[in-house]
Amino acid sequence: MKVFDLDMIQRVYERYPARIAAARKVVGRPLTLSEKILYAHLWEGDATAAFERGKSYVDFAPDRVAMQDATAQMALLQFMQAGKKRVAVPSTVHADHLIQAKVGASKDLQESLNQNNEVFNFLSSISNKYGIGFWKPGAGIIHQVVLENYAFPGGMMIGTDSHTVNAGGLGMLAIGVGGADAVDVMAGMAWELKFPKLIGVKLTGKLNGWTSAKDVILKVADILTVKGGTGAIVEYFGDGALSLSCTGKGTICNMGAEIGATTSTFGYDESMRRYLIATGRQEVVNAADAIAEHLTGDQEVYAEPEKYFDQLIEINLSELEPHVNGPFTPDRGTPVSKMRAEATANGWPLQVEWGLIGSCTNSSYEDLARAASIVKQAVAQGITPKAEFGINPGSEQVRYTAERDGILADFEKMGTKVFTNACGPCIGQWAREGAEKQEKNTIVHSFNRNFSKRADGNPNTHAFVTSPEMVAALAIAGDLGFNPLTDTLTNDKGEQVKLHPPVGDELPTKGFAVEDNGYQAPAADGSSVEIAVAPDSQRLQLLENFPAWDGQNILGARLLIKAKGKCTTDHISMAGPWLRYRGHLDNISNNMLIGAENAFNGEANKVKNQLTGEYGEVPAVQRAYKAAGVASIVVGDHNYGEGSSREHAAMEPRHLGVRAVLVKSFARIHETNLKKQGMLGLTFANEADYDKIQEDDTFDFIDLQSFAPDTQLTLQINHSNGKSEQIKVNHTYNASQIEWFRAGSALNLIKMMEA
Ligand code: MIC
Ligand code: SF4
Repeated sequence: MKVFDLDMIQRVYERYPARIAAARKVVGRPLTLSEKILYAHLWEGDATAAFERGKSYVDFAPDRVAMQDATAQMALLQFMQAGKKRVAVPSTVHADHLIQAKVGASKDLQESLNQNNEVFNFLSSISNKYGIGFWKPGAGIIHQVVLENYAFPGGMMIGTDSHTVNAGGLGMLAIGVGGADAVDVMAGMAWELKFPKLIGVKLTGKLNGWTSAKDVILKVADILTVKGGTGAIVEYFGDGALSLSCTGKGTICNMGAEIGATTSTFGYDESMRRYLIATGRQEVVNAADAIAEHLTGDQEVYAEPEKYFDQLIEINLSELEPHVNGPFTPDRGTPVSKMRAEATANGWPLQVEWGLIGSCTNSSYEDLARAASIVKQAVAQGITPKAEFGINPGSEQVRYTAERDGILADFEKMGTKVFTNACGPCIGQWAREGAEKQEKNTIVHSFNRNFSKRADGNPNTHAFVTSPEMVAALAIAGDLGFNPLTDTLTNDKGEQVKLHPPVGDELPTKGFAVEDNGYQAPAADGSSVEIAVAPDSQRLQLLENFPAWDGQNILGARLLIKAKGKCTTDHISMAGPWLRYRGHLDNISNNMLIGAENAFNGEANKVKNQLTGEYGEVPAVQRAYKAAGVASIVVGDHNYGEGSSREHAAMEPRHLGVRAVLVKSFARIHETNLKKQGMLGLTFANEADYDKIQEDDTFDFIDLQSFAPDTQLTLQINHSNGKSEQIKVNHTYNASQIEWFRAGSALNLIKMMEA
C-alpha cells in the first residue's frame, strides 16, 4: 500500500534544518525535542523570537487533523459553516466510538451499522465532499489507525479526541482539541496554543518479568495525579526509553491525557524505525533518517535535564513493579504486591468479574500477544478462568494478523469474547448483562479511563486500569489481590501452579497482513457531493449561530449548579447511551451536567429552580431559566472538565443559555472549548471564595464591559439575606479570544471574516 501523504511529510522534513537553526538562534541554548517540534511548526515560519513557556500564546501550523465519529459530527457541522471547499491539511475521520460490544464482532458491527446508519452516512459523505479520508466502522480505533498509517517522527497533529496524544509513540507532538480547533486548521487558519511547560521523564534500566510500558505511565500518573501535567508536554528519554517498543511508547503517551498533559513524546529511535518499516513506511524512515538529529532532544539536554525541563521525574524500569490503578480515577496507583491489603482496607470487592483488553491505549499486536501468552499457559496448565474475558483489537490490521498467528484462537479457547475493532466498553458502549442491577463489583481493564459509570453505567462497578498481561492474570485468578509474581493458582487437578511472566513479539515475525483495512478515500473533487441532514432527524441537527455578546454586563444571574468534587466531561456530558446525540445539539443538551454532584444536597441531577423554589433536573431547570430570559452560571471545583475533548460539554451550556463557568481550576481542552464557543470560563482568584457561593445567590459581573487580557474581573455576589460581597475572578483570555467572546463564538468570527 502507498504511504499516506508522503509528500507532506517530506515537505515538513525539508524545512526542518532551517527552522531548527532559527530556533537555536532565538532560544540560545540546546533544545529539547518538544521545543524542536514546536518551533518547526510555527505559523510564522522561521522563529523570530523565543517564547515563554506557560505564558506566550503561539500560532502553530499542524500537519494533519484526525477526528473520531463521536466528535467529528460536531466538528464537521461547524466546518460546513466555515464556507470552505476542501480541508487545508490532510484529515481523517474514524468510525470507532459508536459501536457497541455485546455478543461479538460480527453481530455487534452489523447492529451498529443498522442503528447508526444515518450518522455513518453523514460522516462518509461529508468526508467525501471535503477531501477527508474515512475509516469505516470496524477499521479500528482512531489512535491505533493513526499510529499505523499517519503518525511520523517530528510531526505535529491535532485530533478531536483527548487520546490523540497516542501518536507521541512515534515521536510526534499530537494534541487533543475540541472540534472548533480542528475547524481552524482544516479551514487553513493558524491554531493557537499556550506555549507549554516541559516535564522531563528520564527512564533508566529495562522492563522485565511482569512489568510493561503501561506500568511506566501508571507510575507517572500516580506521581503527577490527574492534573499534574496540565499545560505541559511530557518528554521521555534515557536508555530505558530506547528499550521500549514503539507501541509501548504509544501506551505511555496515550495515558498522558490522564494526567492532563498537553501531549507526550519520545525521540526518534530504532523502535520507531522497526515499527514504521513493519507498517509499510520505509520511505518515511528514509526521510526521517536524513534529519534524525533534529528528531530527538539535544545531547546536552538529556545529559543535564534538570537545566532544561521545568520538572524532572526519574523512573528505573528495572525496579518498577506492575501497577493496578483505581478505582474511579486513573491516578490512584497501587503496586500489585500491595493490592490485597489496599483493597481489603478500602472495601473494594476482591472478586474480579470481568477482564477487558483493548482501547486505544493497549490494543497493539504486542499487547495481544503478551496477554495471549498468559492465557495459553492457563489453558495448558488446566486452569479455568474465574472471570469473563473480552477483547477489542485496535485495528483490522492487528485483528487480522493476530487471527492469522493464532493469538485470537488462544483467547477463544478460554471463552473470550472478541468484540469489534472499536472503543466498545471503553466508552460505555458495553451492553453488560446485569449492569442495571447496580451491584457492587470489580472489573479490570487495560483502558486508560475508569471514571465512575464509564464502562457499564453502573456507579458501583469498581474499574481498575492495568496492563493487558495483568488483566489476563487477574481475570484468570478472578482475584484483584492476586500477585502473579509470588502467588499460585489451583488447577483442575488440584495442584498449585504458577503463571510465568508474559512473552510476546513486539511486531509479527511474518509481518502485518490485512484483507480490507476499511479505508475510503475521498473524491478528488467533492464539490457535487450533497450533504443531507433531515430537518426532523433525532441524530443530526444543523447548527445555528450562537448570539453575539450584547455588550452589557451580566446582572442578576442565577446559580444553576455548584458542582462538588470531580466533575469530568463524563459528568458534564455523559457518553454511553448519549453518544447517539453527538450530532444533535438540542437533544444532547438533555444530558447537561446530569452527572455532577450538587454541592448543596450531595445529589446528582437535582438542583433548585430559583424561579419556582422547586427541585428539578439540571437541563430542565436551565431550560426554564432560558425561557424566562434569566442568565445563569455554573460553579465548579478543581480540574473542571477533566477527561474528554468533547466540546459538547461547552456547547450544551452555551446552547441552553448558561453565561459563565466559574471554577477553582480547569482542564486545558475544556477551558479552550468554552472560550471557542463564546462562553466565559473563569477561575476564583481566591480558591476559598468557592465556599462563599450559596444556592440562592444572584451574581453580577460588574466590569465585564472592560473585559481585557491580564486583568481580573469583579463578581458581585448578592446573598439572599440582602448582603453583597465582591470577589475577584481570573481568566486567561488573550485579545483574540476576547473577540470570540464578543462575536458569540470563534466560528462566528470565521464567518464574519469569510463574508
Ligand atoms: C474518551 O475517551 O472519553 C473519548 C470518548 O474518546 C473522548 C472523546 C469523546 O468524548 O468523544 C476523548 O477522550 O476525547
Ligand atoms: Fe476510544 Fe476509549 Fe480510546 Fe477514547 S479512550 S478513543 S473511548 S478507546
